[in-house]
Amino acid sequence: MKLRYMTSGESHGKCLMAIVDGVPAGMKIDVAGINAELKRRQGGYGRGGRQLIESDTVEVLSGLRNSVTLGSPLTLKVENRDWENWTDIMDAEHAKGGEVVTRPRPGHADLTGILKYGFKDARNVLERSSARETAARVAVGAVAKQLIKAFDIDVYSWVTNIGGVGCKIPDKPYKVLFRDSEASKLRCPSKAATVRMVKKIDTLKKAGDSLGGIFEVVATGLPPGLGSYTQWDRKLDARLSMALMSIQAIKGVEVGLGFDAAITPGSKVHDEIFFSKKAGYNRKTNRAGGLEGGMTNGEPLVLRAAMKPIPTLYKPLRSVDIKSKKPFKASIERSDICAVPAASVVAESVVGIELASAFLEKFGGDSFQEISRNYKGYLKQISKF
Ligand code: EPS
Repeated sequence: MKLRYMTSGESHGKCLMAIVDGVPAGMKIDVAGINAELKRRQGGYGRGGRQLIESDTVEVLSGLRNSVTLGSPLTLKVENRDWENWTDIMDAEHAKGGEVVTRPRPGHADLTGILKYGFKDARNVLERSSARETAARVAVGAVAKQLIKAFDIDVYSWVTNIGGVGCKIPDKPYKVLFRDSEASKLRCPSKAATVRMVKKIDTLKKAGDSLGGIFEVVATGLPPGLGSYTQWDRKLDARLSMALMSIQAIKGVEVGLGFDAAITPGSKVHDEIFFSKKAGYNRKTNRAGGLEGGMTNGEPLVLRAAMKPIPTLYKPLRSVDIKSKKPFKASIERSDICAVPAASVVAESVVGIELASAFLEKFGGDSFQEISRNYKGYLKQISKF
């Protein structure tokens, strides 16, 4: 059984929705925990005015009874508070229109979206291409993370670079790095780097510019054998990369050593294999980032993703008005200067979804109890190998 989901909703529409299929029956869901994740996505220094309007919370419309899953599809709804200010423009039946967006922003979906769907108003494109959609995915991801957490699998993330200002990751256990990141307004595990990053954002904000960055996602407690080498679309590294690349503005993904593996000799890339009675098979290094042959190998999963700067610039780039075809500065939509910390929370969510899905494929059953039994049986089996 796969975990499947779809989202719907416009950025300034009534709400965002997600339907999640494949969640086993008999699993306890902590709705307050989903809301805590939604709140984390809203944070981060450099966000725009929208997050002051929204206070994202989930309403579970189906699939849950007395906080326990029924095995039927979950329907999750996150309301847009800003909708009240947009009814005239966005109402499904009686929208009066509002200002037509005719100056596409370079780097956004605006121009190609207009051409592809035959629109005269870029609002019809930007409403759905907006990263607001990720609120729905974080709600789904929170459910997925609760599912794998019940099997001691944790998903963490932290920001390692903002617009060229890097952070050397301190040599600390992942749990501590995560705690330190949560205390940073940029979700960066180093206090000194956070200060430098904040300065960089301030400088770019003053200049009417925007900036991107890099974050790392780590998952611990994974058993060996999630994903498979037997077919291209079952390889977990491929699936995780797709999940990360599907987040708005993500331009690159690395696994473990990533691109550095290509310029390093094999003897310094591959993780040698050891065995002890107590620890079983083990490695002293994890350059593979926990994935070999498209499968988890039992080591922590280590992924990185690069986010491009947000396309809305307060000092806009040159564009063309699609009505007059005359050169103009691109339109300015209210936006963020930097949303890398938010993207890292979204990344935890989509990685959590993919891991939960791979977990269910391997150990799947209709109920939580059945999956637990399958999982325990597998762990026992591999401990005897
Ligand atoms: C976002 C909501 C949006 C943007 C941002 C992310 O709200 P609004 O457009 O009303 O300001 O702040 O979206 C974009 C960066 C984008 O390009 O559309 C959110 O909730 O994450």
